Amino acid sequence: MMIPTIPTPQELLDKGFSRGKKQADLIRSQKMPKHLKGKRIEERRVVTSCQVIKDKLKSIIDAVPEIESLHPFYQDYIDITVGVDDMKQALGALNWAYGIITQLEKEYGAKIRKNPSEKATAIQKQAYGRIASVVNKIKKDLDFLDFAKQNLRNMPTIDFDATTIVIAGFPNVGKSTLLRQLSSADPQVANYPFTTKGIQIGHTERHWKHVQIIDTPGLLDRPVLEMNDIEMNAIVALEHLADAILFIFDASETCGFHLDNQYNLLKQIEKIFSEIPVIYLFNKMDLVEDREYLNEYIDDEENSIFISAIEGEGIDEINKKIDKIKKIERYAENEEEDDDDEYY
Ligand SMILES: Nc1nc2c(ncn2[C@@H]2O[C@H](COP(=O)(O)OP(=O)(O)OP(=O)(O)O)[C@@H](O)[C@H]2O)c(=O)[nH]1
Ligand SMILES: [Mg+2]
Repeated sequence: MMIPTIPTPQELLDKGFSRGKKQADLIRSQKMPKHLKGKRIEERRVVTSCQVIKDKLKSIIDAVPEIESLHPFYQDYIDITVGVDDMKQALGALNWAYGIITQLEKEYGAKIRKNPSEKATAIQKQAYGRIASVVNKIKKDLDFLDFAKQNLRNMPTIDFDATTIVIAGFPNVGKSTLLRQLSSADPQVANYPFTTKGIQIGHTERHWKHVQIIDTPGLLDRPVLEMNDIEMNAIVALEHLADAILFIFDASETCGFHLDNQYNLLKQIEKIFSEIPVIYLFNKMDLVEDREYLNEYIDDEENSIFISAIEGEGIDEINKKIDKIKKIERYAENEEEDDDDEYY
């Protein structure tokens, strides 16, 4: 999300007042009857200051998209990262300031015009005092928007029309190795709440269909019971995206986690993503001599694949499964698009 640079109240006032002064000076250099000049100078000063401040506020308000109009994934993302209510409150405050400054501009412009020129400077000072007080009142809102800007800077770019696969499995089981095998060269690295390394999004084309594969280090690789509510929300946000889960077992257990624990994690993830199909991958088979003992961890033979991510073994089979994944149509917008298809 592109939030523009957010000024401090002082920066906003400085910008407005200095432009006001410049415009006022232009009038000062013009020839004009004395009884008018003082008024004209101060009127221009106040009106210009107000307009400059309003323009900046408006550019911020307009640049931030309506949160309700965003895809639910982004709504969740923003909520977890900075808080949707706080965001709305801050934008509301900027709108409020915009409205008040519009009033002050009219009120003090008229007041300066109605009064004799000798009073103009005093009225202008009054106007500046009130403008400053309004701008200072939105300090915490400007601060918040600056914080939001920093935190939403590197949001993941999601193609909501693509088929989306989310990778899960304990640390070190081979998630990144597999992502590299399944997708083209450089995965996009984006921020994601509660992941120190950010998420990785790999892309691939399968029969002209865009598939994106998401690896979430630090999120879907540890027991759900250890998570707090906000971390859970970060996972639930992925539910808006996933058309399938690739759950990776390290069949060799060289990752340091016993298969029993890996299986437990799988069960927890299946509970959270209850509507989403899972493909079960038994990785590092190059290290495994006896496959027999894996049987007790296989619930769905049809959707289980033995692979060696490092040797590229089993990748074709995964891709065949990927080709069969049906995109889950979740939102009204998508349904409308479906209706359009019928007219072809
Ligand atoms: N022998 C063997 N080693 C593998 C295989 N796949 C991955 N590895 C190794 O396992 C280690 C972990 O692989 P990664 O792909 O980094 O695993 P990860 O799940 O992304 O790990 P984290 O991001 O730390 O959670 C690396 O040393 C890989 O080389 C495999 O099929 N066979
Ligand atoms: Mg990794």
